[in-house]
Amino acid sequence: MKMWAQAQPNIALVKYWGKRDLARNLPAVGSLSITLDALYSRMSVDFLENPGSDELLLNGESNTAMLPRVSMCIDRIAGNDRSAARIQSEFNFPVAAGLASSASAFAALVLATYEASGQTADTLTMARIAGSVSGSAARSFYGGFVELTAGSKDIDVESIADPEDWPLKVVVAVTETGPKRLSSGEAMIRSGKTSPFYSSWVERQADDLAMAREAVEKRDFEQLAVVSEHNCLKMHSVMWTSRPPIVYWNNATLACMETVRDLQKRSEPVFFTIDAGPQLKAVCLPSAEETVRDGLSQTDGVVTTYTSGLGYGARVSEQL
Ligand code: 2P0
Repeated sequence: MKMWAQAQPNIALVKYWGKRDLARNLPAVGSLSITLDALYSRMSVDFLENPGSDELLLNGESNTAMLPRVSMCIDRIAGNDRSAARIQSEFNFPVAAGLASSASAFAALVLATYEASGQTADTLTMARIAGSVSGSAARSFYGGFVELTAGSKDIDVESIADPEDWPLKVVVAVTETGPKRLSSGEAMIRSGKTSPFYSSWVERQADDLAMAREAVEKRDFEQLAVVSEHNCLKMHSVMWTSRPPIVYWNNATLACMETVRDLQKRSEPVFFTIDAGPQLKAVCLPSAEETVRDGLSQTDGVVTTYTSGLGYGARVSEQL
């Protein structure tokens, strides 16, 4: 019986962009996200008897690109003098393409490593380790609506509402399936060093977080829509004004924004958000799910769409 850890990607409505402490990978700002249920990463870790190098299989194929971060993450839990590990991973969506694959991957990896090494830890401890490797991964330990607070010594993360408390839907419009040109880690460091808007982005984040948190507490879709779109566009304006500029969008991303605007004009309860990639995520009430999916599927340049509800945090499962 093999143990697998599974985690879902999360989509930030109030974004993490910028690092306060590079060495510890502490975020400069807090963030608020929703955890998805339809997309997943599964990880299993086996420590080998013999010394040697780690091996990573991604959907059955050997992968060296992600291996250094994967090995570093395992070291943080099992120590540097551990035996070599064989890591198997499965994803049911494109990896490194702005669909938060690193969030779900590193949350699942931390949990799988604890399982394999026979250690136990509380969720926040594991989330902090995942966050030290990939900031957004800390949020995938929790389900529903999740808030991450950026402290000066460490992060705090908690779920502020369960998936069934407010069962929003997310339609992801994929406009490119290839890996992104610049990792979000490198991009946010560049933004912090060069964008003239960066300091005001950091200063204003508390206001956006308060407004989003209140919207979740009140189940106020309109308020959540306004603050989420504003925060997303603000993050992208920081990217665009970095030197050299960071532009993750393509023509189809803009066409998808137009589609969402048209739906809003027809009073459909929907808003968009976009991360470090060209995909657009439309968040809507369940009543609008079909209309939103149809609209985005028919938008020029959309390769495929994924629809998801909200899901739970990282967990261990058996797979025979
Ligand atoms: C977010 N992103 O809040 C933001 C919005 C991308 C855009 O968190 O450098 O890959 O590994 O800590 O975890 C991407 O974050 O960054 C991200 P690192 P990570 O979802």
